[in-house]
Amino acid sequence: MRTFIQLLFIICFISFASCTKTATNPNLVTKTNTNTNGNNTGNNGTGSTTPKTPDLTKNVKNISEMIVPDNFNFENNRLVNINLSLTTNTYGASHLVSVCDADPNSIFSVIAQGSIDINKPFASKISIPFTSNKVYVIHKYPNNTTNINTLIIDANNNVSFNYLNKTNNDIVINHSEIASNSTLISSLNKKGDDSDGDGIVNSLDSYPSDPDRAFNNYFPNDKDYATLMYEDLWPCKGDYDMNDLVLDVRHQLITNANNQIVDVKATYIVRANGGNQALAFCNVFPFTPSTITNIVGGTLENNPTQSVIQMFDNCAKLLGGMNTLTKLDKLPDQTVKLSFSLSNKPKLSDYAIGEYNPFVWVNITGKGRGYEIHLPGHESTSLVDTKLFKYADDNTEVAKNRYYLAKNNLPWGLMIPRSLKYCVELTMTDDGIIPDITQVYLRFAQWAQSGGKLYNDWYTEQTNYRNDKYIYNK
Ligand SMILES: [Ca+2]
Ligand SMILES: [Ca+2]
Ligand SMILES: [Ca+2]
Repeated sequence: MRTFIQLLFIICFISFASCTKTATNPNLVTKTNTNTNGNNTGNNGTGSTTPKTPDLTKNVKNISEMIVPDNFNFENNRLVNINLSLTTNTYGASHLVSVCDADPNSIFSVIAQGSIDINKPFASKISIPFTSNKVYVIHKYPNNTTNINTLIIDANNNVSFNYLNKTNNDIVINHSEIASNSTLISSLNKKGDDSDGDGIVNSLDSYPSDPDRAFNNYFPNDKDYATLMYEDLWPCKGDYDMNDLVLDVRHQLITNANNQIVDVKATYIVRANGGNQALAFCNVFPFTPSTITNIVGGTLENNPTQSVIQMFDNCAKLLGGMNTLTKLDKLPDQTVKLSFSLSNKPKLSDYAIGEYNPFVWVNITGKGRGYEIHLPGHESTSLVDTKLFKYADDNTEVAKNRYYLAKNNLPWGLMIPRSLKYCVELTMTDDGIIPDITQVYLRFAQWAQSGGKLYNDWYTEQTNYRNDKYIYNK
């Protein structure tokens, strides 16, 4: 009973600390630019005041002090174009290339994978953290001979490599020395069997008995998860503890021997629900809706132009309560697995392997499907309530391709390319300040205020990067 009262008190406190309910509904209140939290940074993005210059040498007291450059989208990753070509035709069968994460903590975590031969280069668009400036490419011959090359991402986010003109490589493992042994040469020259006849020998084929499938591609990679975290009071700003919904994500694209996408799979692990509104979770996939078949674990919205798939409609119900209060028992994570197939088998090179456009919408009476909250810089769907754009704290401008950034340039969502520990419910400190993400992730403010130039590793585990006092650690 005591625990219940504590919970009730904290919920009331969260509601009080945020926007009032009427102010979040533009149909009830005359449109106004009033800052509902009373916090004013002096830089409201209207151009009427001279923006202050942030002090990048130190952290802020809380998020209201932050001065973020216009249109900084809080991206921790960028898209990188991979183009690999092979100019030898050894063995008359396809070779395998695997593009792997160069993060030293997860060496050889696969991101993209596919077949390559003399007539068929390998191309893909992958999402790589700004903390990495290189990828590893593992090249396997049909007899399993392996080369591993470290390739630098250039200033235009391209990685190009030709296996004949090795100009940009640094061979880590080279089998040329064992190839000089004549006993080994005869065994190396024998290519392996191809049981399903798809042109990919068994040892290189992840689906050796399935002629329609051969390779796996992943975001963020085959071993890690990315984290999505949302604030749920849009278009009003929230308390920036970034824990109203926290979930891990991994996407998988299964391709065939011709590097065409056959299936899409996703794993979403819901870890925290820290708000008091029911949140639904959806993702907008870049594929043509009419080509999506065999959906399991989600529902495709009726929309002829956008592939919006909803995974669940109420995170609190799914999780069984909140998971941000250390006084309460930890609720187990809930995993939602989505899969679907693509009837037109598009080319892998035409689609980024990424987080796509995940969003939440507020599933309560008085709000609903139109209250969709995306990551900054990510387009809304056709079902958004456009009256909410520029209402209260929002400063979305569709014509300028500016989405889900507040008037002070702050976001309502973040994507971090690794599974990240989230904040507990934060309560007021002795000096009257309610801590937010800037007091938990101590380099977050400097990263954002520098427009991403400083501390692009703000989410990694390093000395003085995180205040564990405010981390949910159960
Ligand atoms: Ca095969
Ligand atoms: Ca196969
Ligand atoms: Ca919050």
